[in-house]
Amino acid sequence: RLKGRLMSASEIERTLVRLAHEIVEKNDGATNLGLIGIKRRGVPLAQRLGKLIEKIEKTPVDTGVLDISFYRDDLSTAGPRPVVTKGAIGFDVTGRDIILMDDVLYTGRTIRAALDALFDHGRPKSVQLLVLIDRGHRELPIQSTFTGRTIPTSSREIIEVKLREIDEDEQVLLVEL
Ligand code: 3GP
Ligand code: 5GP
Ligand code: MG
Repeated sequence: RLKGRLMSASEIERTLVRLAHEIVEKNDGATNLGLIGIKRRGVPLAQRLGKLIEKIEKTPVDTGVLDISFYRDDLSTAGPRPVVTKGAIGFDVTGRDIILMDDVLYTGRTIRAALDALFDHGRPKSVQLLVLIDRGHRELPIQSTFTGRTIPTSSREIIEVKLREIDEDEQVLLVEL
């Protein structure tokens, strides 16, 4: 059941422009940055922010991908964790200021698993976290460094993030199960 629209396409765009400026402000530019999108909807976010930062700073920005689905600690009880394929991120993370990106931050378990996978690839200088929506309900001590919107939710509500690269639609909706 649709409860409301949280962001329109143009609001998403403006939020990403603001976040791009926050990233270059906090990191004194973009020369050592590496952006990593987490699995599905974190990936187009990282690609879009990479392009926006390149336009602001006029310097190339590395963008990569992390698929951590098998790293979720609630799925890893059945057996040993799979080994991360070397080079799967797309660039060398060692010594870099890494910004992990995901669409929604909820319990924090995905990010914990993403950090685990990230450190299997190398040793970043720093790791920062960007999320489009923080919906609360953290079960781990994890916070975003850069936040699009903070939307307190009940556990029966779902944030539907639609991005044109994946959904052929672009908006953020609040839905109740
Ligand atoms: P996404 O990362 O591409 O957005 O977590 C796997 C997918 O399930 C996510 O894909 C997310 O969109 C979707 N999803 C929607 N609601 C929930 C939820 O409440 N919990 C989790 N874990 N995933 C959800
Ligand atoms: P966490 O691991 O923090 O509990 O959940 C974060 C992951 O689950 C994110 O990758 C996110 O895509 C997904 N997720 C959790 N809740 C929601 C939600 O309400 N909406 C969407 N779109 N994704 C969610
Ligand atoms: Mg996600």
